[in-house]
Amino acid sequence: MSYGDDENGGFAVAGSFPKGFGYGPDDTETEQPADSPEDKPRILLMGLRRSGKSSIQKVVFHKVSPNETLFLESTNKIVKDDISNSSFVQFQVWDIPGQIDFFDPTFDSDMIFGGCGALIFVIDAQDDYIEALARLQMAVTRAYKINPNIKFEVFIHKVDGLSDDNKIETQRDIHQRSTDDLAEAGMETVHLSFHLTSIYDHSIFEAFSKVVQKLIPQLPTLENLLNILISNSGIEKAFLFDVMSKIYIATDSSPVDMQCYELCCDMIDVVMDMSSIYGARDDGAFDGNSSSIIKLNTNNVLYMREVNRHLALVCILREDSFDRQGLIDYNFMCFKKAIQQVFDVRKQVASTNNSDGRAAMATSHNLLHHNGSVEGAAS
Ligand SMILES: Nc1nc2c(ncn2[C@@H]2O[C@H](COP(=O)(O)OP(=O)(O)OP(=O)(O)O)[C@@H](O)[C@H]2O)c(=O)[nH]1
Ligand SMILES: [Mg+2]
Repeated sequence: MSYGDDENGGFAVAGSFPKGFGYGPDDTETEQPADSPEDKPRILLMGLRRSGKSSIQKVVFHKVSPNETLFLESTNKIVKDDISNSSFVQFQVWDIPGQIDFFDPTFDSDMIFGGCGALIFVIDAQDDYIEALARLQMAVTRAYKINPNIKFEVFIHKVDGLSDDNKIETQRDIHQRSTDDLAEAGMETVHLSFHLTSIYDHSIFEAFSKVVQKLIPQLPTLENLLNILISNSGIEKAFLFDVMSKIYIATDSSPVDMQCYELCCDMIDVVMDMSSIYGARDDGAFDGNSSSIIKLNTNNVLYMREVNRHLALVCILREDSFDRQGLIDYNFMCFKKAIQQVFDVRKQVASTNNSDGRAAMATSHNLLHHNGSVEGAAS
């Protein structure tokens, strides 16, 4: 496969970058001047009381184990969690308490929905969800009027207590009822996405990954780069992980197998735990030299390499493909450089205030040219 063909020639680099959307510093250890927290795009967690919002936030972003959430107290005010120090993608997660009243004058909906990138509505699937659906309808209507660009995500949550058949039936029923409600209110154009989630397995990380990916304008480029990397290196599946949260910000375009994702998450846990205990540095377990190889008894190999301070590439490949590790490493170097270029464009755009994406396109041409040399090495 050649890099010059149409499939890869169409490097789609987003032409516009949402204001205030940023990424963490890469290799450089210096902190960049941070945008004020209010400017950062936010993800709202909404839903009835005890639906599991605070648990989700704690498990995904604060490494709290699921059992520790059992006795969480009810949240009584909006909790704003700025996770940009630990994560590559800079955003805030706002946990909106279940009992909040949208019509209360102290609830500043313009401010809350105005800068919101995604609204996650959590429904407790183990409970009766009729009231939750009414509330969802209210939240969506109100938020959409203020900001039609919000992505609406419904987490059908706590599905660990449901049988497989029951999960499918619940999702179908919730989907049907909520879209009917929207159609009745004349809002057919609003799109809701549904995810089956639980904090007791990896489904919550997977769902959060998909939500965050929708907020990354460079996603098509990242996917393309991953496709190029895997097809030339004999890799079966590759994820670009935000190491701290175990959210994957991109993967190649082959379908995601849950088991494979879980394996990669477990690998990150093992590597991070080992290096935080035995690593040379005190300030963090992950640095430019971080890499790990795990051979499984299934004749597969898990291979992890750091891409920048927050990101790691984790891939799964057959043991015989790993015989050519030199080639994989060379291709990885090119991949890493290309990733840096993709995110440098964002900085250039921000500094020249050139939002028409010309700079981005210029770099994408460099990228193609640059990758041409990878092809030479691969063949
Ligand atoms: N079985 C199961 N229980 C869960 C899950 N997620 C959360 N819970 C439990 O649900 C209960 C309520 O969780 P919270 O996170 O406090 O709910 P909340 O939505 O923040 O509630 P408010 O703060 O009152 O709005 C806790 O006991 C959690 O342990 C899940 O995926 N499965
Ligand atoms: Mg709470």
